[in-house]
Amino acid sequence: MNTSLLDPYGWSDRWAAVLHAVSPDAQAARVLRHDGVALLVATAEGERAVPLRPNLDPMPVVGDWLALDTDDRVAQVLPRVSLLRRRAAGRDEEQAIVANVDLVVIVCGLDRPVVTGRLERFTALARDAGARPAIVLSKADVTTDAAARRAEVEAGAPGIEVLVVSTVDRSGVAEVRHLVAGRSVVLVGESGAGKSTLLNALADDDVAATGAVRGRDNKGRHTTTARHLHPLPGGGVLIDTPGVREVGLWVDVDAVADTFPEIDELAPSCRFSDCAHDLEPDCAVVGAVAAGTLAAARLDAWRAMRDEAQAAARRSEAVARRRPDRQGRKAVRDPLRDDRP
Ligand SMILES: Nc1nc2c(ncn2[C@@H]2O[C@H](COP(=O)(O)OP(=O)(O)OP(=O)(O)O)[C@@H](O)[C@H]2O)c(=O)[nH]1
Ligand SMILES: [Mg+2]
Ligand SMILES: [Zn+2]
Repeated sequence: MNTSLLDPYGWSDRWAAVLHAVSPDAQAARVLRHDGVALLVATAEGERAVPLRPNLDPMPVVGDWLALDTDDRVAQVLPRVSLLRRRAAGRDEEQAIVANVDLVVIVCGLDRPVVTGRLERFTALARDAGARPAIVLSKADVTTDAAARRAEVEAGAPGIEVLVVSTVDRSGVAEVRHLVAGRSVVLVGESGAGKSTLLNALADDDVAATGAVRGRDNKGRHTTTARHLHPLPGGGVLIDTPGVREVGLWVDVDAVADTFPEIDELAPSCRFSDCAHDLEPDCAVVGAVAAGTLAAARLDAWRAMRDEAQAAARRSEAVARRRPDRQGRKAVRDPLRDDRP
């Protein structure tokens, strides 16, 4: 197979081995867009639409690699290396957003206040997905205190790379280009944050539509309506997504610990190994707040996220109990890890 048309979409020896293990005769395709009844995919012969079978499990999402049979039907979704997911609004069900991304870039416009809670939720979702989070503060040209606001965000997001960018004066664009080069990346953030504008700057082309924010409150108008994967000229792919107002959490407790590493590091010094850092005696975390080495707001945010993660875990256990037959079908085998003949 000549893969020169597929390589820009992230095709690699690894995916070739996975496909070969699943079905040596199948054709590889990556999902670029999901149109309800059809998928726009990239193949070794170029981009095209393929029909979507309703009984596929799992259902393909943007970023997935597929095995196509000779009739161009989706035979199988290749085992995913990462999956960004959230709780569907109003329902206790997991909603897959994009698959096989290495990096989740959280975009926040400096034309509005940076909401720390939203950053924490997105970083937890990225970690839960098995991807690395990074933060891009966009529209640096509209503010005079970009450096101070970056320092503030960095203090609240230990260990996470924070970049400041303006697509108007192009400052910081080269750094973002360097960050995303060669990777599979998804852009997330509020409507109007500048995700599609950043994509166009990185693609050196107007590949995505952008829309002005409302004058009154800088809120976006939900210009992007579907997730779409675009190859970048310098290598790597970028998935643009519609802005989201509220991020439902579907994270496990480990992802919360990763989001608050400084609290996780203090926990072993608490008197009780299962300390909830509430009213327990000799709690190192509460002690750090009293000593001024940990911000009280960080502990409050940690508690809120821990409560949500625990509630989500209880709900998903209840759902699993109601549908025991789904468990087996949902598990995806990684053919590279399967020892059976
Ligand atoms: N001043 C300034 N404006 C910007 C910058 N980047 C984006 N914008 C403007 O912000 C507005 C929203 O940009 P979009 O790229 O459409 O935002 P989005 O995040 O894709 O929004 P949705 O598709 O609705 O989720 C547009 O009017 C852009 O021109 C920037 O660096 N500086
Ligand atoms: Mg957009
Ligand atoms: Zn404690």
